[in-house]
Amino acid sequence: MLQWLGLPAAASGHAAQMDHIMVLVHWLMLVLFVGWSLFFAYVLVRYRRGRQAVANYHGLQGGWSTWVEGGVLVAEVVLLAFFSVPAWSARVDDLPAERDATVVRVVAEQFAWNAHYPGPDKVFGRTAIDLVGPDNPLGLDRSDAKGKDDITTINQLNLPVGKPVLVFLSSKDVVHSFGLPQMRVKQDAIPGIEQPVWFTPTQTGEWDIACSQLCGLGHYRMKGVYAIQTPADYDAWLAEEAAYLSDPLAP
Ligand SMILES: [Cu+2]
Repeated sequence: MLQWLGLPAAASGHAAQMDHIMVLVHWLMLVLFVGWSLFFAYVLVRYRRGRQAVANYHGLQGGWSTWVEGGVLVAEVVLLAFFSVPAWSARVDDLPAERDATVVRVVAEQFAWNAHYPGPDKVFGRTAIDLVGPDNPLGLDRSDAKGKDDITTINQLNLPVGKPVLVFLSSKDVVHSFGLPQMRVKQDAIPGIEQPVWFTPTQTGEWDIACSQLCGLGHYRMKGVYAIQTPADYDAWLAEEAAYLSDPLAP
């Protein structure tokens, strides 16, 4: 079943678990689809005009449909209670400790993704709404000691492989959705809420960040790139960004 679904590369620690649930749901849907289709065809033939010109006013006799409905209900409850809820609980309750994770803020806006890295001191600098401007989309206060070394990017998210990533996700304007298909991550970005999202990349690669909520006229072009890099490449990228920060005119 998995290969028929045409899913994108599974490149995070929990991707296989998500795919397993998706396979189970598709099996249930397939059984229901075939069952309903057969029943529909049967009804068309059995109650055709030539055979039954007058409607049957009593409807279905016997209890088998109740048993079938009960079976579907049991299957759905099993899917929810034993697969979906535990998987979801791991995503929202078992957050990695910040010291063990790559921590980054992602702030969505119409129609771009802003990324904010804390820099070598591992502390995010102060941000303020009145500092937001065309050249400072995050409103980062560079005069704040903690903000001097912070790295910011637009539509570009670099992350190291093999270590949990903890994203603090928010939005400046409307509801967006942070979609990283290969990480099996999709989380709404909601103004006024800083929502933690975590995953562990297991493969290097470069893919699209897709906004997965219709967020305005430019929604179609709200696309970023995320790169999962080896730790060495990631450190080199951070060093490059830090060098640019201290001397923007360097070649
Ligand atoms: Cu959007």
